Amino acid sequence: KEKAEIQQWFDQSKGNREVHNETYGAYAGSNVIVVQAEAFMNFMIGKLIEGQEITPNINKLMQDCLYFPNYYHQTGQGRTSDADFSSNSSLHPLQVGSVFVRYADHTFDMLPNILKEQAGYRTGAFHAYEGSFWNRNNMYKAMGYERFYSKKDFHMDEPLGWSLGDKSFFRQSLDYMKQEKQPFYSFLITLSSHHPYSLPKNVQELNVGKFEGTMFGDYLQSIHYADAALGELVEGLKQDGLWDNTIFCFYGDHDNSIKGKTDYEKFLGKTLSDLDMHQIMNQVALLVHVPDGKLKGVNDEPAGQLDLAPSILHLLGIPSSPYYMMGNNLFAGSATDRLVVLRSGAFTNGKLYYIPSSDYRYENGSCYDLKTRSLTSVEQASPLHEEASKRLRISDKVVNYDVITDLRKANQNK
Ligand code: GP9
Repeated sequence: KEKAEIQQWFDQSKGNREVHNETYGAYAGSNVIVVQAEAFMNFMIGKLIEGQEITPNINKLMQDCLYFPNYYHQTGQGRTSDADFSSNSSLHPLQVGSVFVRYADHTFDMLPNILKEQAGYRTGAFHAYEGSFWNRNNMYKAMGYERFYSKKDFHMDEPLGWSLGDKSFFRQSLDYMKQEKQPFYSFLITLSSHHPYSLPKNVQELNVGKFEGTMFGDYLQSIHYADAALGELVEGLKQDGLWDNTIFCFYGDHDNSIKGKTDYEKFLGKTLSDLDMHQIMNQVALLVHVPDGKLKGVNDEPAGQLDLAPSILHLLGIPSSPYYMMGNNLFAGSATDRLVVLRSGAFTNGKLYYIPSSDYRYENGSCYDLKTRSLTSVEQASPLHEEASKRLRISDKVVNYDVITDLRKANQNK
């Protein structure tokens, strides 16, 4: 009975994901490079501090990209590994622990596997840290990566923070990608903007003014460095002739763990409501550049990490309906529903925004009207609430009980 309920949910929702409109397959055969950036949030994108741009390279890139400011991370305790899991599987991470650590042996429909099997892509994951961290060595094999370039594959010519600086990491990753047979799918995970964000003085280029000597100031410094590294990567991709035949995606993995409201209020120069703070702590921005640069501008519809895999499949013209994916297709157009559910149970459809009482950062379960940004009755959101809880429940069952193979078999025998 439970399997039937799960199957029914996927059957009913797949039409929202697989939409054959003008962008479907528009970039078939392109390489795909996804950069998942450590603790990269949306609130400081495009902002100035003491007259300096914090993210000058992203600001420039934005002119040729589609920018989703309302792109939410959907992570739980598995942090970076959860962002990676959700972005590639289009399922929710667990409430407790990391799927990478707990269930690397379970079956999921993962983007690298799909691209390899359905379209002959070469697949590689890149992260200049110990391969065993978050059980990546095992999980990446299961996800279908042919190569995992971990710390041992990089020259430590720019030691920074936990490991190698993002600038050298990108430079060396690009050297590997250049040698790869095309088309390829590359998933790159940065590290230099990791908590507690204290970069050596010679790398600190921003004058953070009143934030000097604070963790928030250090965070801005490390974001400025990560932005510069991203700029170099994009330049390198252009010089090496990869930029124009690659779908390039960039997003942040999760928040920066700096929870006090005062820093954000000081930085943004205004008082922040619980809604503002919740959005700040959960929005991690997505930028997508397509080979002909035709998709650009700001798309402020709600979106989240679960949406990445089905949206990439859409641009490549690979059907997503055979797969057990739960996210939205960001290129489906406005005809389809857009509900983004966070691991805490918070959710938004772009009109209402619900924050559950269980969300550890905020005390009261509350529902906001996004137009007026004021509180509205929680009852209004109850059908959405039901659907959001159902999605989390279904995802948990799929992840915990490893049912994808069984469901697929049962489906084939129908
Ligand atoms: C380490 C990096 C950090 O490999 O992914 O993970 P986090 O601590 O942010 O989850």
